[in-house]
Order: sequence, then structure tokens, then C-alpha cells
Amino acid sequence: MYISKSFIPILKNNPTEAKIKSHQLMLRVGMIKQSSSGIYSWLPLGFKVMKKIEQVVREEQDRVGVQEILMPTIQSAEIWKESGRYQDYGEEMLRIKDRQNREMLYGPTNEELITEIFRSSIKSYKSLPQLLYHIQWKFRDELRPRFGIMRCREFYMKDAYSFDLNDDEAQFSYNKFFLAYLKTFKRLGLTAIPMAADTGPIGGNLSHEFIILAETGESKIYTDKRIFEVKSDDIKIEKKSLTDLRKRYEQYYAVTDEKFNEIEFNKNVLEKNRLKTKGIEVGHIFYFGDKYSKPMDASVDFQGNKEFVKMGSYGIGVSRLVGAIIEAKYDDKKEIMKWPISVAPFDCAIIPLITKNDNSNLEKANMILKKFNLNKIQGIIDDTEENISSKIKKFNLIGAPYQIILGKKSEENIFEFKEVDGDSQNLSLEKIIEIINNKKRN
Ligand code: P5A
Repeated sequence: MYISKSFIPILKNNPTEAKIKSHQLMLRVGMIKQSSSGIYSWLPLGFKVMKKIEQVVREEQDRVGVQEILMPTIQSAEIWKESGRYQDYGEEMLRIKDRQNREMLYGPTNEELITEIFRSSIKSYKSLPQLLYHIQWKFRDELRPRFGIMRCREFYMKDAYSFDLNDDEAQFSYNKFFLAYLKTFKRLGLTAIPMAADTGPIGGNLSHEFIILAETGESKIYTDKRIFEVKSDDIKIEKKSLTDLRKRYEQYYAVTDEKFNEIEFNKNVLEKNRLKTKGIEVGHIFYFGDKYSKPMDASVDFQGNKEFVKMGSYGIGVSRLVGAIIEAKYDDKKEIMKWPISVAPFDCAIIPLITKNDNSNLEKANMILKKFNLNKIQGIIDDTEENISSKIKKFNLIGAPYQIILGKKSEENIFEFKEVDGDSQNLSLEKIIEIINNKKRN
């Protein structure tokens, strides 16, 4: 891919309307474009990153046995009236009427719709558990959309739903998501901490928000620092092992604003371990028993009895994660972004010095790109005639984790290679390919 042919509209300076660094960078390198308040178009660079995040999220859902479906964005008001949330949801819900004057809405979440799908097909406890997810746009008419795609009105969410026979089994399902979330965020290069949280309009009395630390985050958090040391690599998808995982986290005080209690905090956490800071909520899981199954009559037959299924729901802010990763990885003083390779828009930028009289470096760049393609490495060539330093600055913002620089003295088979935030070394193309592919495998 050539930069001259790509749709990456880069701005010289930071846009003044953006207050936090992720919003600034996303506008600056043309990842998104605002369409109206809190509603964005995703341009190639932003879309590529979001799709890669989506794929990581998907793989980790599949790994714990959740089945993918796709529900529509537009829902009928009828099912929301059944659950009682049509009134409760208030002005955040975008309500629409179709030409038959039927009440519809743009889904802010899907507990009702999935319950309706479940109850129409599943009748026996033998079909449980059922774990289903989809990745779909949501709309919430937020009072104050802020910070670009961090708190917007239309956003992309992975939402999953679990159906079990009893509390014990439902906890097992909950814990599977707990583990899947830790793995997902880790693969995205983030340390996300599960914190006891309020359940808000979703309901229930058990819930964890997954938070990554960031000064610009909108969630206030209060925690014992030692929670950052908890390990989960040895955990298996088995009841006992997963219960143990929850215990490892829950032994430490870690709560969001609404659950905070100063006296408890001081009692439970030694002064040296206390951390009061801010974070970004990238995921949120809930257990709410029969809150929806009872009013909507979603039940199974168990030994001749009618049992309302016990449900949970599990969200990840896929579009918000794009911003969250930038908040965690962008050095705005040096103006260097480094995407984790798992979601980088390109693996390596190829930056040749090209002049009117000499395009031998462009030929070299083409040869490198060909080899990259054969090795499934995604490269992009800067084929413009700008000077090398402004080209490097541009790619520092785009954030491909690696760069190859073909300058004045570039040799035939040895190339200047660097991590976007590191020092140069001269290496053969074979070695460069090996380094990038090793990184991609880990
Ligand atoms: C869980 C899945 C739910 O909606 N129902 C289905 C439950 N949870 S939640 O916490 O309200 O949202 C899940 C995640 O979506 C992201 N998110 C947002 N992202 C961008 N803009 C918004 N306005 C927005 N609202 C929620 C968050 O990452 C949240 O954890």
C-alpha cells in the first residue's frame, strides 16, 4: 500500500476541539470523522484498528464457548414493555416510529431481544447453559457526548448473554467471561482490573467493571495496589479454577465511585497500598438472575417444574477500546504512538528517501513490500517526495510499531530498522521479517 493512494488525511497540528490525547490523535491522523454530535464515521486507519480489536474480542469469546449471532440495531418497543424497561430507560433511548406507527427503538443494549430469542426456542434444561454474543452498533442518547469515541452516542459493543438453570451454574458462566475479559485486554496490550461496580439500568446485584488506569478516564476508582500483581495465566476453564480466579481478585479492595466507602477503604487497605485514581471502563459484566426471564417468561422444564433461567450480560466497548489503547500507548509529548502489534493498522512503515532524480529507494521499498506480503506482514510505503524527518514524524503518529528507513546511504541488503519508539539497527530483511513475525506470534 502506498501512502499517496491511501485515505489517511493527516493534519499538521492538533485539532483544538479535542481535549484528550486519544481524541486529538484520532482526528489528527484521520481515524474518524465526526458526522454529528457523538456520531462518527470510521475512516480506513481507525476502521482497520477497530476491526482488529473486534477480532481479538471474538477469538476470546469463542475460546470460552460463546456462540456468535447477530441481532438487529432496531428493536420493537413491545419486548421492552414486557420487561418494564421501556419507561425506565428514559431519554437515553432513541425512540422511533415506523410508517405503521409502530413503536421501535435503536437498541442501547439487548437483554430483552436475546431473552425473546431464547424463550422462543429453548425449553429444556438439557440445552443449558446457553452463551451467546454479538458485536453490533448501539445507540445511547448521552446527555453529554465527550472525548470523541470514548463517550459517544453511536458506538460498537460486544455484548454477550448467559442462560443457566441455577445460581451456581450462572456463576460459572459469569466467571468464564471474567477470565475471557482478562485475556482479551491482555492481548490488546492493556492491564484491565476488575472492580466491583454499580449495575445501573442493566440491573442485578453482582457486577464488575474492567478498568484501565488513565488520568483522562471518567471513572473514579479506589483500590489496593496489589491487585495489579494478580496472575491469571494458570487458570483453566473449570469451575474450581475460575472460582479461585475471582477470589484472587476479590481479596483486594477495588471499587468504582458508586461503591466507594471511605471507612471500609481505610479499614481494608494499608495506607501504603491505597490508590485513588481514574480509569477508563472498557468492559462491564453483570449477573441479574431472573430480572428479565421472570417478567418475560423465559423458563425451562426441570424435573417437572418450571424454572426461570438465570441470566447475565457481558459488555466490551469495542469502539471505546480504540481510544483506550491510545490513552495507554500514545506519548503525546514526543508525538509517538505505538500500537500493540495485535491491532496495529500496519506492522511496519517503509520510509524511503525519494527525489526527482532518484527513485532507487522506492524500488527497494517495493521489493521489501513484496517480501512482506509473502510473509503476511502488513507494510505501507511512503512514496511521497517529502524529506525523511517529516515522513518519520508522520509515521510516528500513525503508530505502526516498526519502521524501515531507506536514506541517502541505504545499502543493497542491509536496512535501517527501528521500533517506532526505539533506536535504529542495521539488519538484513530476513532478520527484520523474523523479528516482526516473532512479535506477531507472541
Ligand atoms: C452488558 C452487555 C451493558 O450494556 N448489556 C449488554 C450490558 N453494559 S454497559 O456497561 O452499559 O456497556 C458495556 C460497555 O460498552 C461501552 N460503552 C460505551 N462506549 C462508548 N460510548 C458510550 N456512550 C458507551 N457506553 C458504554 C463501555 O466500554 C462499557 O463497559
